[in-house]
Amino acid sequence: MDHRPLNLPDALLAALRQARRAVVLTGAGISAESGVPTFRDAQTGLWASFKPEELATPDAFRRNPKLVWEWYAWRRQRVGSVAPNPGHAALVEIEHRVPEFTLVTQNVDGLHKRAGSRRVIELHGNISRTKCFKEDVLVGQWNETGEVPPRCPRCGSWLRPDVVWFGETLPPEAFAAAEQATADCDLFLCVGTSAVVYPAAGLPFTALRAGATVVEVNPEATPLTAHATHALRGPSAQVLPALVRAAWGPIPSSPARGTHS
Ligand code: BJW
Repeated sequence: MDHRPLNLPDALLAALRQARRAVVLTGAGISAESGVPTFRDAQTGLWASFKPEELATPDAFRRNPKLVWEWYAWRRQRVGSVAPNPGHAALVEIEHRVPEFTLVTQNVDGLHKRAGSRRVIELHGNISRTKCFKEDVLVGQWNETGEVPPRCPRCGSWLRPDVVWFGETLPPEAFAAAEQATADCDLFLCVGTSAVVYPAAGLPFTALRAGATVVEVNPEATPLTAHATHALRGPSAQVLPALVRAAWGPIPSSPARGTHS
């Protein structure tokens, strides 16, 4: 295994250039350099005394719906005020270079699509959408009465963000598509995730069993590190562009790729 991000091994560059079916799994770390705090970072300001694991569950919402709604409202505002970073842009570039490409993200911030990635599977939902807590249907509009959280206009239940909380199942078609792409891939990049939350954390191991080259990009070690074919220690906004440049040459500027951040 190689831990030197700026001294990229020839075998890694060859695996990138020869890849025919690539899968990338991303987590909160890829958005860190856009200014979105990672999930297990110390929470800031108002939220410093709350553990994410105690906010991102249906029970937490039942216990204190106002607190959970306001946490998501704060995060939604944060996500709306930031832009994709060079790590997101490098993944757009890889999508243009590899014949079959699937980006599987655990992130709910929508930054991959804003960067211009096309084939994106969102495993844990998207913070920009809202659904009914009781009926589990998407809700686009509701009356702002001042009540927090607001109520579903159909059934009067609370509204909640359309994200996947602990103990909830992932969208079945999304996870099936991610698993299928992973089982068929020859290159798997695991970027900016602590690799502890299942079932997403199982995907790199599926890729290893399929014989794929598995590359981890993360400043810290994770439970995957010892198993990865290559572990590149560093922030993804630096490592991913360096990887693309070393494998394929300079990255065209965003307008050439039609990105819209
Ligand atoms: C950088 C960086 C930079 C920093 N550049 N990198 C099997 C075994 C054990 C447990 C389970 C299992 N199967 C299921 C479970 C239970 C549970 C689970 O996994 N628990 C574990 C914690 C043990 N899983 C579930 O409940 C899942 N559901 C499920 O399996 O359904 C079936 C079922 C139902 C009922 C009972 C049993 C089974 C659902 C999981 C949903 C996760 N939801 C969340 C919240 C989403 C909404 C929201 O955003 O609020 O998803 S939790 C949170 O964790 C969020 C993330 O997507 C997810 C992963 O976190 P991520 O992205 O890895 O972030 P961090 O912060 O952990 O890590 C950031 C990383 O970035 C770090 O490594 C840094 O070093 C790195 N980094 N700067 C690159 N610049």
